[in-house]
Amino acid sequence: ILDSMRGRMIAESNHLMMSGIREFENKFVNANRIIIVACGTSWHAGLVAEYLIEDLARIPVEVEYASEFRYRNPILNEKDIVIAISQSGETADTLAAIELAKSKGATIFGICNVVGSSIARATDAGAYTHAGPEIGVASTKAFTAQVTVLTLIAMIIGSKRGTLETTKLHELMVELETIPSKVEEALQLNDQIIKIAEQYKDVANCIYLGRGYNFPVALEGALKLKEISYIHAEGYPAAEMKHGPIALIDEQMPVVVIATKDSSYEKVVSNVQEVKARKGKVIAIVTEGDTTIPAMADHVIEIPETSEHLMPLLSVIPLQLLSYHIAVMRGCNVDQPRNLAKSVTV
Ligand code: F1P
Repeated sequence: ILDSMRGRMIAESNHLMMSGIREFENKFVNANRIIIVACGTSWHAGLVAEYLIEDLARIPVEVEYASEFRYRNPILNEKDIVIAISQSGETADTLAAIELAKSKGATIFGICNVVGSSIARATDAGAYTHAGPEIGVASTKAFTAQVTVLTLIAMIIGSKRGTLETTKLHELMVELETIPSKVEEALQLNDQIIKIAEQYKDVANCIYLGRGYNFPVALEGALKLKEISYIHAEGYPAAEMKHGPIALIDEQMPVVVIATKDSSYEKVVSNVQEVKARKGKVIAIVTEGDTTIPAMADHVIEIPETSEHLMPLLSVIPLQLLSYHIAVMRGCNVDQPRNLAKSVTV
């Protein structure tokens, strides 16, 4: 997994991805609504896209589990675009969701990693992520590659629709170019994360919290821990904690909080205080140089600063590493977790 994570080549495939998006540009610009269908990690990438597309391109977005959407009777028409996201391109639920959406007249744009896969062939247009093969069953670099394509879509459409100012577009493009080196920096956290993993490898449960762009990352962090270490983990929007999950917090409960400096930072500070008041153990992912949350947290993992729009590309990495090391320490097979298939084709 570590080798494949180091192999992320976000910038490398930009050119190919852009050509797929460009061909489909007018459809996106004139879309009434975008519906994203996917499963698992790909669904989490879709949730990040909901924030990106609504923020930058001002098109309403719905993100649906393909496994549920395929059995509904959804209301769709020709002005809707369905984005289907799949690492393998073979997930049966996503394929069935595409067929359903097509039958209702929607146009389908695919984001797949595997060239020539069934989903890629079933779509009207699309972009390959070219992230290279996922060595393990659990998606890791596929997530960052999918989010990168979705970021480009949101930027291109936003700029065409006039909802994203040229200066902001330029700023984001410049920042996007810095992401591969910041990913490398985040991977240097490995040794520090091993030490944290040693302390938490035997826990029974774990909670992940995040707000805004980091909320889907909290879900993804929890999924990675479940998938490869078999520890029960749940991700929540941090503000949702007070509506129920807070009852779970005591001195036994590790709470991973993604608390990077962004527009919801002050509110996340309050959430960390709420967890500490109940003696929960806080593992905080913070922006380099932050001092407020480190003063409250039990463990601090600093990641490089970036725009909040791009933060999921960095904030997910320590969570992937944490799951990986916990799983290895528990003797789990991280490449082939029990009960999981690389492509869920039934
Ligand atoms: C979806 C998915 C993965 C997960 C596991 C099972 O696959 O849920 O996210 O890690 O491999 O399948 P895909 O449609 O993105 O290939």
